[in-house]
Parts: sequence; structure tokens; C-alpha cells
Amino acid sequence: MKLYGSLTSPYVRKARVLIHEKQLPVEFVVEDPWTEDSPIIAKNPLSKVPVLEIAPEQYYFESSLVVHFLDHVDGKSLTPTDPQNYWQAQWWQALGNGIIDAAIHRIFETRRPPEHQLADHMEREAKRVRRAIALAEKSFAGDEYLLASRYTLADLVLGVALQYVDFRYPHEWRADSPKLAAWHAGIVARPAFQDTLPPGFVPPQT
Ligand SMILES: N[C@@H](CCC(=O)N[C@@H](CS)C(=O)NCC(=O)O)C(=O)O
Repeated sequence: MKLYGSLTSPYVRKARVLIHEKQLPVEFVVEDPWTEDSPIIAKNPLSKVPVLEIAPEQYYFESSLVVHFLDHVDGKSLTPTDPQNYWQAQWWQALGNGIIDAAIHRIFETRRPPEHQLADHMEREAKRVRRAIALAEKSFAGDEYLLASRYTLADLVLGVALQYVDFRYPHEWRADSPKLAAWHAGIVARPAFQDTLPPGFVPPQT
């Protein structure tokens, strides 16, 4: 299998962390989805990464599908099977994916020419991130992991999401979220996180 993507995309990083955690035989290929003639278009008409080649000329796209596939491909799923933990894991992933979406929309707004930037759009996305982090802190009832006392996709997705916040929307969220901060420090210390950091990103010392 091959995973196509960029080194900075948090959507791609979810898949890269999962591949690393499970030691899956997937080759990572850096390809840029932004150019008019991007080779990604032939694999995904939406021209977005990640794209996973599951067989010659057969591609999965959308990070949730890619992660779902990789989670099940080796029979060693990181998703709990009992209903309560299963749905809790989905809930945490929805929150993490929402944080990623908001942080991405915010950073893209900051990259527009200053005369075209909409401050209210940026602030709207920033507020989504801050509210979601506050809800994560309030909802935290885990230990070193979010649920089931074991590492699940919930830890992976929220871990990636909060590290993307540190990368692209650095702000002091830890002071008001001590439980989340302590949990996150443990998650991002995992080799799968350490070995897939975006180039040039130095995580804050916690
Ligand atoms: N909903 C998609 C979003 C993927 C996405 O937006 N990826 C960005 C990289 S961070 C991309 O490829 N953007 C290219 C473009 O918008 O043209 C997913 O979860 O895979």
C-alpha cells in the first residue's frame, strides 16, 4: 500500500501516526494536492490528501475512511468493541476532527492577502477551537488514555488535533485544561507522534 500526502497536513498525519503505531507496510509518498496539474487529481478528483492506494489503481480518500480502513486492515483495531466505549471513541474523534477543520480554516484565512482576510471568519474558527478544547477538558474522565484505559483512535485523533493547534494556532490552552494537557503530553511522547512531527515544528515544552 501507499499513502499519498503532505508532511504538514493533520488529516494525513492521522493516517501516518496510525501506520506507525501498527507498523503497517505502507509507503509514504509526498505529493502536493494544491497545484493545477497535481498527480493527486488522478487518484482523488477532490484533489485532497490523504489518499491511500489499497490496490493498483484503487484509491481511498477522506481521512476518516483512510483511518477506518487502516484500523481494520490487520485485524488489530484500535477501536473498542463494547458499545459504550465504541460510541465514546466516535464522539472524541468527531471532536478532534472538528478541531482540525476549524484550525485549518483559520490558518487558511490568515494566508489570504491582508486586504481579503476576514477577521470575523478567523475569530469564528478560533472560537470553535477554544470551545471544543474547553468541552474536551470538561468531558475528560480518563487516565493516561481518554477511555477504556487503553490507547484507542480517540487518543490518536484528538492527540493529532491538539498538536495541530500547537503548530498552526499556538495559544495558551493548557492553563485552563490541566487534565487534557497532562493526557496530551503522554500521547505526543509516543514514538508514532515524535517521528511524524511536521518539519520545523518544535512542540511546546510542557
Ligand atoms: N475532509 C478531508 C479534508 C482533507 C484536506 O482538506 N486536505 C488538505 C490538506 S490539509 C488538502 O489536501 N487540501 C488541498 C486543497 O484543498 O486543494 C479529509 O478528512 O481527508
